[in-house]
Amino acid sequence: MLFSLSSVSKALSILTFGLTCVSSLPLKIGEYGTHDNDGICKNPRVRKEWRKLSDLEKADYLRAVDCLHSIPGQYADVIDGLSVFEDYIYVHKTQTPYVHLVGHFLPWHRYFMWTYEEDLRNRCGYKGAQPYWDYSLDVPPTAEVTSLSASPIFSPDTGFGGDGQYANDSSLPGLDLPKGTGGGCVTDGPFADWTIHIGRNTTQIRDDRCLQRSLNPTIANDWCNANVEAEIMAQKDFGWMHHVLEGEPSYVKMGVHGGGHFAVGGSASDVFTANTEPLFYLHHTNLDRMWWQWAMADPENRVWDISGPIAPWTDILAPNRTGLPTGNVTLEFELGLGRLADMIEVADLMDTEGDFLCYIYEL
Ligand SMILES: [Cu+2]
Repeated sequence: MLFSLSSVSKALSILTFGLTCVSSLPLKIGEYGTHDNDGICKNPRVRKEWRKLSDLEKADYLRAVDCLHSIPGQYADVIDGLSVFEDYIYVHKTQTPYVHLVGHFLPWHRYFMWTYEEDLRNRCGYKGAQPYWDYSLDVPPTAEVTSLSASPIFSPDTGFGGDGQYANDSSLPGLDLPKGTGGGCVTDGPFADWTIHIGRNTTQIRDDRCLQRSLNPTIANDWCNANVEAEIMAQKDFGWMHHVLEGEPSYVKMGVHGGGHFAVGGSASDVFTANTEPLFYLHHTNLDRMWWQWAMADPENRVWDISGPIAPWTDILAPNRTGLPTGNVTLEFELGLGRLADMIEVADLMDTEGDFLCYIYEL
């Protein structure tokens, strides 16, 4: 397995910090979710559903996200004004045609979440683990009535703020989706005053704009409910589990991946720059939680199961592409995050308590 020099030195510095701590003290930031001398993942971070966090933990998370958007980014030489938060948008945007509708969709996004979680902790002093959003708790049959906008995740005080102002939503792709309830700028909560500098879609120009949302209870009811998740869990191999989870580019088959994006709408509905929406990370961590939960149901057969094409199986995201690689994803296949992190192998991302990652989920 590839283990880069920088991650080794990072691990060493974390280790040094860990050794200076007295073991009876509560865990310090550097110890939590790291590896011991023998490379064993000890004290894995425990990723929790958003509503399981205390108000203080929620506030700390939201503060750290805002902090990432206040630090000048590594791609500010490409697009003027980009923050670290926007580095992630840049990397997601440029890699979109190569990391969706492919076998490594889940591993790549797992690496993306992990790196983001590391940045929240190491650059902005966040003390917790990356939370997830289980939207099935907000829609029938789990919730009594459609309560998407009433979800604590959209609280202006202890959440991500509410819906966007009502507007003609020009952001919807050609999927013939039902109209959401907003469409314009988010006006409350911690991100209402944000300026995003990176343009939508594939454009490489600066385009200052706000965070937009258009909550969509219809899509949430259809694609974010507990039965949709149950169908994912019922699949027997990685290939089908992933395919059902990621879905297809059509409303009748969008899957929970598309469902989570289009239920929030606005910024989250542009696949290239969907992570303009900070909830992207809670949505994708929920998808990662589903993969983890599916694997944990039969670890021996599932933790190392990987399959699917290297090149997208449909041309929708990159109609003019040529010369893309053929073949299927294996454990040796390498993934990168541009300037954000080193290349690593898919094998390093399969076990969340392995040589590289160190986290579990609270269900
Ligand atoms: Cu993505």
